[in-house]
Amino acid sequence: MLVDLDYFFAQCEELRNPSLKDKPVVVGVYSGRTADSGAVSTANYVARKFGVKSGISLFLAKKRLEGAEAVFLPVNHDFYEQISDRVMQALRGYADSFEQVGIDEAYLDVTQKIQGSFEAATDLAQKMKNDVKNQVGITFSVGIGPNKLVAKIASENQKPDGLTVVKPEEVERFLSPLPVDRLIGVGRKTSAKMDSLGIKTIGDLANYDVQRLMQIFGKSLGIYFHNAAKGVDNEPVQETGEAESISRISTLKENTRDLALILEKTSQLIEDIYKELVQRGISFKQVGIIAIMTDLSARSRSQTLEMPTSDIAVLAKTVSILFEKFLDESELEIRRVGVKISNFAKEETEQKQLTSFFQN
Ligand code: TTP
Ligand code: MG
Repeated sequence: MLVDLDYFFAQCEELRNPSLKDKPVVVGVYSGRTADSGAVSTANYVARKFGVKSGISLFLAKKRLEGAEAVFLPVNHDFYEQISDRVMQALRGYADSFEQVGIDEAYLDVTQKIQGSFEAATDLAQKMKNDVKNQVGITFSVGIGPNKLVAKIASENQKPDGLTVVKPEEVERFLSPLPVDRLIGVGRKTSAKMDSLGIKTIGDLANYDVQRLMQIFGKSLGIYFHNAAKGVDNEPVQETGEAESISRISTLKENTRDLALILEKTSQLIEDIYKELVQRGISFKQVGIIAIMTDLSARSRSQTLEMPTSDIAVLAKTVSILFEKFLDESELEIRRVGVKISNFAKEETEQKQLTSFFQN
């Protein structure tokens, strides 16, 4: 799922001042040179009807809203961040793994929660919308799809307060008629180039010869455009905070597929990781394993825990389960093994989360 909060900065302003709701609301950055110089950050949907949107000048926005009793407000980032934190905190609980992207957007991998059923995913999204509306007072639009790329485009399909579901068998029909610049990575220059090649829709791009795309845009971009147009995307939902991790990797005594030999090595790595963990006074919520195979290819697997922990036994157990599963799925012998923990929580952030939970 991709969740995108509706007209976010302006909705935050409505939240603390509900009397704004029926009026055009424009939130902008005032440059200070003259009273009206600066740019629109966002506007509520009432103001959008007058052609006001992100990026236009405040001067133009004022002109378009002349006589409409519009309200102009300066951005108050700290306040929006507080609201964003509360929404994200609530959303996190609905996901197997959760990736916040910017202040008003997040990806939720819910595959396990909904056991692969798109009907269950729809119910989950509806419940999530109701809960967040009741608890925080904020609405958002959700796109549900078989991967991040489709979910993101689906989320833009219906706004505000939208919910769009695209099942795997519907992907082609959904994407095909959309303008090609709806794909991430197709900006103004690229879409002009594509237009000159006769590619106007995502469907046109999907049917375009991939070899020619590679000649025109370079190999990796050409392949990306081809796959994206077909709705193919394998990017995992990356737990927020994953950039911060502790990992250790080491070479095995011999190339092997023997779980006992592997765990003997990883237990040393785990002890080492645990020392650093205790020193830093943190707990972790995600455990990963790394395997370098005899052909030197690297593989990884990870598991998100129910709640943050600093228990070395939980770490060892999870690593053992992950390797057991991994050996089941792969055939090559392993040469090097690694262990990684991530998605950290510090004691004080846990407390902060608890208090904000009770305030809801
Ligand atoms: P968006 O999600 O792009 O826009 P939005 O939430 O205002 O509206 P929508 O209902 O279409 O999702 O951006 C999120 C916030 O980021 C937005 O509220 C304000 C800020 N922003 C800017 O400051 N400048 C910009 O040019 C854009 C696009 C957004
Ligand atoms: Mg938004």
